Amino acid sequence: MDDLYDEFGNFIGEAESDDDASSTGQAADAYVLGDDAEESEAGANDQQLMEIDDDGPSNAVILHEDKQYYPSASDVYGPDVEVLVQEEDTQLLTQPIIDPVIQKKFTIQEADLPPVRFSRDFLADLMNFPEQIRNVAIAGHLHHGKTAFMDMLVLETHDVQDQLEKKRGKKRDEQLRYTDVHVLERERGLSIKAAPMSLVLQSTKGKSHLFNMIDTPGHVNFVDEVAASVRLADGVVLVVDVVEGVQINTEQVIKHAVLEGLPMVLVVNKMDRLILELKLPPGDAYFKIKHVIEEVNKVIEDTLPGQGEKRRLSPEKGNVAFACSSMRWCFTLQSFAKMYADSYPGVNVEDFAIRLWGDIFFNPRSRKFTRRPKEDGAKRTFVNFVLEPIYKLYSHTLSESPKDLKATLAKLNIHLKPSQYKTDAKELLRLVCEQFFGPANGFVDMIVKHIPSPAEGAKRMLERYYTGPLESKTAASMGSCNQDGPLVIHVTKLFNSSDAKTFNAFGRVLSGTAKPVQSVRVLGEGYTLEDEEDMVVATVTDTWIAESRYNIPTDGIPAGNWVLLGGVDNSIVKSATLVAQKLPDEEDAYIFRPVKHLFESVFKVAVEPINPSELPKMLDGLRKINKSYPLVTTKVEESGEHVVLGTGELYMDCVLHDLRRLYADMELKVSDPVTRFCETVVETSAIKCYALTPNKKNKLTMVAEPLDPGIAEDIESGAVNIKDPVRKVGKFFEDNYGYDLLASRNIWAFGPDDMGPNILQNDTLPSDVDQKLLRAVRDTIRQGFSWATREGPLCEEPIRNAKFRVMDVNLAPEAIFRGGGQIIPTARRACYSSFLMASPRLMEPVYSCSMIGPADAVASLYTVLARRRGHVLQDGPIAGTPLYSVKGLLPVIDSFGFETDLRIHTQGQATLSLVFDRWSIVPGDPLDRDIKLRPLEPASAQATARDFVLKTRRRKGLAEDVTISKFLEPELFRSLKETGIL
Ligand SMILES: Nc1nc2c(ncn2[C@@H]2O[C@H](COP(=O)(O)OP(=O)(O)OP(=O)(O)O)[C@@H](O)[C@H]2O)c(=O)[nH]1
Ligand SMILES: [Mg+2]
Repeated sequence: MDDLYDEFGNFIGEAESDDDASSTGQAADAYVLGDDAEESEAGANDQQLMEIDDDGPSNAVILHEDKQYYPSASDVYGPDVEVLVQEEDTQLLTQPIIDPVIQKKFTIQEADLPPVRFSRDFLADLMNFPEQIRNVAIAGHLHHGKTAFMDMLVLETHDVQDQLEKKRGKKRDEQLRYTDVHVLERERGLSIKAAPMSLVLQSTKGKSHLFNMIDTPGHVNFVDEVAASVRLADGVVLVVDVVEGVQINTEQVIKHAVLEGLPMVLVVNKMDRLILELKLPPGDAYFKIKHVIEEVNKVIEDTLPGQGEKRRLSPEKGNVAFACSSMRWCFTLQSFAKMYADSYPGVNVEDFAIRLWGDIFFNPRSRKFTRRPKEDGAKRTFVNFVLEPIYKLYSHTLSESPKDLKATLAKLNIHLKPSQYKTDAKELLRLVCEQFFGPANGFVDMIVKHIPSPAEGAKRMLERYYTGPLESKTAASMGSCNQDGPLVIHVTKLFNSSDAKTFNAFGRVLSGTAKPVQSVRVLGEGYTLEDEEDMVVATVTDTWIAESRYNIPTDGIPAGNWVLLGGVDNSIVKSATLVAQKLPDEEDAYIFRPVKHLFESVFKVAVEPINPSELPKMLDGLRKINKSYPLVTTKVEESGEHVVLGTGELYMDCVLHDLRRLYADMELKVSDPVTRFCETVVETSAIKCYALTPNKKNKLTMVAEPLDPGIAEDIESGAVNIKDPVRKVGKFFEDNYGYDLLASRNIWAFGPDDMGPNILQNDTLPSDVDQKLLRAVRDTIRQGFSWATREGPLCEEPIRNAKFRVMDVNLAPEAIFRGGGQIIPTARRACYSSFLMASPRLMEPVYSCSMIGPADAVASLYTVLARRRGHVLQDGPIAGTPLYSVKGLLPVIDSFGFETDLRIHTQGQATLSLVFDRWSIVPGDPLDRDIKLRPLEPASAQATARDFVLKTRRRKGLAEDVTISKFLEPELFRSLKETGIL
């Protein structure tokens, strides 16, 4: 037994050979392979006689470092496999090796197509009949009930209420908000994005119509959504809260519709507030309604004087409806008259309807209509036949016991289930109203009658927005909604998918049929026949009917309808025109003009990723933001800052939310908001400024002067279109301003068009300057001008309302010495120096601010405005209500936080809208070096411009001050210094 252990007591086993000594090593060497193993194998062969196992122990001594305890990778995988060994984890512990699948969901979507009360095939069929289709946009001021109005129509056609209630255990009276699908819309309770739906609705005669409707947001910051939606529509449904009346965004919408030549109908909404909130007697309620309609008509008349009569909205014309969208009823005089006719067959609907509005009185005893009240108790027909019955219906339903109510309702032929009498008052009222008013057929009649069909509407669209010739076959096909014609689609909106990864393009098919898997040309906003760069070929992968919460896939959408397209969004940023690969007769493709906004993006923040490595992610996010918000612009400033420009505080809030959460999913550093500025001049240059090209062979002389305000306005309003040929523009000037626009003294350039109006004018004399030679450098001078006006000399902000006159030009005879490299920077310098010699001023954007609130809020507004360089323009009570309305002006730069400030001051009773109104000159001379600005002290009024310029320069990383000498020719500078001009 002792043999089993060595002298130290270690087990050595029963081996008999001498090799025993290494047996402990042997155990450890079990994995020794490779060369050593071979060696030992060889050794083993030698010792075969001794019959020891092949991998038995060998005598070879293996150094510790040569020992191999585990098989190497090449032993396991063979020599053909390359093995890489990672010594350290590159992936953080916190990061899972396999990412869990995250389902991002930022919009509410139906899982399946919800049940509807019409057949979807029927809807698809209706699309083929343009006369039965109407494309309308619902627009109006904030919270005037547009989404609720859509809800009314959705509930009429969709069976979704029960389904929604079940799913979320929702309270019954909570608003459905079917078209508010974005997370923010639901959180904040206001619409942010336009939302389209196609519904089949019946007229009073029972005829079905296809209504393509788009619900637009009412907040003034989102007018861009309205403009983009309205572009695709043939008419606007203006929704106005009868209590608040015409508000600032109502005005904007009316103005927009009138200027774009869009037919409009009015829905006077929230009629219940007259009864339940203001508790107005029916006679007064009539005047309140009338007043609101008059307000609307006044804005129409003010927008285009002389057109008001033609476009007048009035109930007896049938283009005004009355509604309470929360109670889901809506009627017109015609549909109300029909309700009477249904009960009293002797009543002629049309005759009765026109007698239901205006100064027409009903004399109860003689039962006659008269222009003046003849009998005691004679009332206006609208009061007698419309308002009083509604008032009675409301008061009975809300005050009577179920038993009495049942009897009362029976007289009106309204029958409810016993359980329904037990629901709460609001629901009961809704059920009663539902039976009393029935579906919104009157609304359907109104739209069908007063808003043109897509075929008629297409003519307006072509005339106003199409850049191509109207005599072409393609245009003819668009004008007649020919679904067999060449495909043309005008896209103005992009909607993101619910995971926010991709976009679908929303537009109107003007000609042909949009079918999936079809290759099209996508023409961007910059596309022209001369410059085809902004064109890509893409494949339409899907064509859906958009229904906000769900999309109905189709195998084709014919002309006259709206379509949601998959697969084509890649090159589209704002709007686009999609055109078939081949047009008849090889006709050229033209675009529809970009959407025109009444507004400018002046609110600006700079964004930066917290983690610099996430920059590419942010850039991708910015690209998507640009697609999603029509008025957002993003750009990189000289300093390398990425700036985002939007319309206002709420807008920017939503944009940044979407950037952080939806599109980039990252944290961002956001700078304090600032505004854009503009630079302008107020006098004509004191001297003619010249600039020499770097090779000193050419000399340009220019003068800058303020642009005639009338011309500036005409350019801005689009009366003269800067994209038109110079000849056409010239004609406009001659007709309107008696301008001498001979070939020698002509206008060379406007623009650049996204900036303020500026003009470059050739004022050289043919006797002095060889015009032919001059023409050779015209384009390069123009480029220098456009560079200069894009970034002015004060703080690299755009120049606005300035006219640059080229007075004299000396050119090198050899073409080689007057290339772009010589002329462009020189033209820019000539613009700059003449600009600086013409009393330059800074301009800032100004909001018009309008507030509604109780009387005591008015004083607060005065105080808060005065503290922010603003002032009140007018104030007064809103007729028929306890509310006051105040209008004023407020510089955008001082508006940050104003809304919150005012809310705090007025305990949240006041609501405020801020709309970009104008550019105005900042007080003070921005070049005045005598002004001393002290840190942490507000600049005095006269130092404001100087303060802004210096701050902006510092932020942009420019030299501390504007140096005139940098732009002036040295000898000119010297002579000016000597004469004391500088
Ligand atoms: N009293 C009354 N309130 C209504 C009526 N219609 C809507 N409301 C209320 O008005 C508020 C705004 O309604 P919305 O339908 O969201 O209005 P909107 O015009 O879509 O609002 P935005 O899209 O944010 O501009 C909600 O609180 C509704 O409950 C109505 O007919 N009568
Ligand atoms: Mg809404």
